[in-house]
Amino acid sequence: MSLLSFEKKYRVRGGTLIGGDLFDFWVGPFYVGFFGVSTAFFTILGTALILIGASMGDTWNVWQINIAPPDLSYGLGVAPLDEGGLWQLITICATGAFGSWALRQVEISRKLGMGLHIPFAFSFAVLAYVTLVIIRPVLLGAWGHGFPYGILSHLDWVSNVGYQFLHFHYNPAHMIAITFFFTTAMALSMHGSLILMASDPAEGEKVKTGEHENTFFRDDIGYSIGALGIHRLGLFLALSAAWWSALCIVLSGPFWTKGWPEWWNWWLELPIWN
Ligand code: UQ2
Repeated sequence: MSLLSFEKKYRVRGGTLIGGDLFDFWVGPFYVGFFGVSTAFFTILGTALILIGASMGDTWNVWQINIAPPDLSYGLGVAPLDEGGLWQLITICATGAFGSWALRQVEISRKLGMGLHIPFAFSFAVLAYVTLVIIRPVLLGAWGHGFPYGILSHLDWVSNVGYQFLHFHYNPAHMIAITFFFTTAMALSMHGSLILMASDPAEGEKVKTGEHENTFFRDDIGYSIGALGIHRLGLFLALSAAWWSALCIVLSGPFWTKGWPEWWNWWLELPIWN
């Protein structure tokens, strides 16, 4: 069966959350659905607003374009378009587009009778973004605590917020997040190289089996986590990276206002040093 006719077999009706059959169709390879329409709406509007924001700035240099959130003095109020209002609308569009995309993934998963693992995983990435531009600013009482939309400007924001806490690398949740990111990279490089080894052998060689995969790691470290296990581990590592990232920044400010190095004073304050 060719790939296209095989896919056609899975173009089943139903599974929609909203709209019944109304948006239950495909455009070329893409499933639409109510949330396809809402994703397109928020994406097109948000991109247009970014272009308007860029045109109001003083540069078209892609690295330097910047759309800033409102001044802290606006608190959690609505700001004029040219003073952070655009940032507020773009944030609504981005959150609407990301949420719509996750719900479109839910509809596709339901259609195919699959688990909801993919939208669940994607939601962690959305949560990390929402934590930065909505949850933390709301907890701190001003939209001005969100990060600016710009390639260099958002890097400057990260640097500045880091220095507000003297040395962000002493943030224990940040340490855990970094450890999960590095471990995710290591696990995926192990898995990717192992699968390529087995499925893409040298010219004239036979494709290797799952037994080769298990045996390599049993010979190497005395343990193989298994073909299903590596994917469970990978999902756990990646979700943990996003989770601890969101946690480390939402702690900074709303729940910890001193420098992060000082957090470690609990060690010196243990009642065991007499
Ligand atoms: C494995 C296995 C796979 C894999 C990988 C391993 C056959 C195809 C990469 C090896 C992974 C192990 C031993 C876990 C390492 C632990 C951490 C925390 C990174 O055994 O089964 O399936 O892809």
